[in-house]
Amino acid sequence: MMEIRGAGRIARTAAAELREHGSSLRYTTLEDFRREMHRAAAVLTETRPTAVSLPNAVRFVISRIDASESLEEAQAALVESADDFIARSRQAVEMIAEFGSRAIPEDSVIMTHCNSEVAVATTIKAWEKGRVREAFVTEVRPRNQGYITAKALSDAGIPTNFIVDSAARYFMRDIDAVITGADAVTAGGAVVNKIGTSQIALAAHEARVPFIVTTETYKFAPGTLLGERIPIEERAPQEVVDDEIAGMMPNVRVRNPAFDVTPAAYIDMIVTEAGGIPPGMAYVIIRDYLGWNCGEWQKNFLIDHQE
Ligand code: RI2
Repeated sequence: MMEIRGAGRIARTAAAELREHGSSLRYTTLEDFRREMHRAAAVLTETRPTAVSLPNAVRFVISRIDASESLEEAQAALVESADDFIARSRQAVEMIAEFGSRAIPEDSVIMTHCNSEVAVATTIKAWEKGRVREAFVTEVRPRNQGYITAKALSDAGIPTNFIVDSAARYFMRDIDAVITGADAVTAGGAVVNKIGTSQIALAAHEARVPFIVTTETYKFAPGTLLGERIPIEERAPQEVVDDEIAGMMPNVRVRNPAFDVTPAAYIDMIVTEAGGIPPGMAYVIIRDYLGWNCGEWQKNFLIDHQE
């Protein structure tokens, strides 16, 4: 329903909801508790298919329950792991804002697309350091998240221009850096973010304007190492055209993908809490920060396929 949106908020809310759910019910056995928590985790994970922050947050919490040996231990692990995830997530936003603000060229006019908590925090931090002079914010049809971003930047005192999405290339000549968030990052360093991001990245590439992505490490997608693709959520056509108008165009199918993929080649830097990296280093984040052990997986694969 988009009542909770933004990949980071979605992840923190999932962790908090797992904690509330697990703490609100009475269980008699570890088995029952685990089963119910796995069920709840699956319900949460299915709510939005694209933001990898969601399954990564859920996995972070559930893996500590799975590692517990008694019901009491598992219940305590649930609360601890959820609180731990939320605290790390908040801390990551602060660290990224600090690192990212240093990466923004001095006296910059920046452009951003959609409403990313971490991109907004980075822009405001850079403004406080005197590195940002002005901002351009896109509208972000069809949900208009650009209004939230424009208000946040305006509240921080940043002179802000509000433009329709299709004006991004027109204004690119006035821009010193583009800064966005991410819903997912693949092992190859491609970034999945709000629909329209890749067009802006293309325009920035053409104009030699640096394109900076700000994202917590838990938005990196381990499954892409195994050939999985990030599903792109396609939302209701009514978000784009209301039913009455759609009814006048019986042969028209309204399409509404919520995200697109920006290739690594158009991205200059991905700023994470582990530092600013070139997109080609995404695999290192998956291995070292998400603890995705390819060797372990490979071993299990070989055992399963012995025949
Ligand atoms: P933070 C949002 O998706 C936008 O695509 C935004 O760039 C991204 O999540 C990351 O946001 P949606 O939930 O985690 O609005 O940086 O569809 O807040």
